[in-house]
Amino acid sequence: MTKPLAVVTGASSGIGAATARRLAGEGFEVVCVARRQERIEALAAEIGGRAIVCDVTDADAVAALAAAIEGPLDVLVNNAGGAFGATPVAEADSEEWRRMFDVNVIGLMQVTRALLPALLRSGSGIIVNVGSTAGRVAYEGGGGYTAAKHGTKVVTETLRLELYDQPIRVCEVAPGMVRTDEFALVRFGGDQAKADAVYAGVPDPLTADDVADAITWVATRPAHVNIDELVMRPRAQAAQHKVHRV
Ligand code: 8X3
Repeated sequence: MTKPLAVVTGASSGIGAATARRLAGEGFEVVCVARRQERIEALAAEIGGRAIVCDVTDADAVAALAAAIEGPLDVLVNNAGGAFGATPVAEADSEEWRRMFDVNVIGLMQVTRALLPALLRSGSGIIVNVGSTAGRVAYEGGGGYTAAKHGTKVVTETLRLELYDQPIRVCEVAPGMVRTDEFALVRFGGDQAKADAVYAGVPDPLTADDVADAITWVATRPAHVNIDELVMRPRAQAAQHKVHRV
């Protein structure tokens, strides 16, 4: 029997890689998409999936990705994203802001637009966008990222409205503090001490696998059940600014 097909972007590490593993465990053939070829090839070999190198912000690369997805597509997880910098608006770096909009909003739109026909062909497709609690609130130094992740949320809502009469679900999983190898390190330009400070003393931040578990749950509900949004935080994070540290 042919396996259902899933595409996961940003699959080279963190939440994306964990989601690819979880979906494979649930019986999906998973197409692992990211820029870093070696990483996604190793992951695809591990889980019996496929690797397709693609920068979601590059329209030509996204067109090539869509051309490589032949059959109907059951699940699209738009996970590629990220934060670059944490400066106040008064000191914002325009290039960092552009990059954040590019990957968290435009990239998500480009992949969705390109793969929508394949998702509709399956007759019961689902899009799971990986948002953030940064798409629910504002915080100091977060301006560019929170604006971009609010964008992820609103694009998700728009798409659900526009596709209301189509056989497709549109969902968002929005995690708070998740400790992954790269998120904070990338945000702080490779400064390990600053990245570690984000999680300092927090008993148990979420892990990539916690979020992958939620994404997989959302993606495996019956075809008539749309989980509009699933917001999750570690127990130690009661709200964005209210974090228990020991
Ligand atoms: C990550 C959550 O709190 O760093 O998407 O903005 S936060």
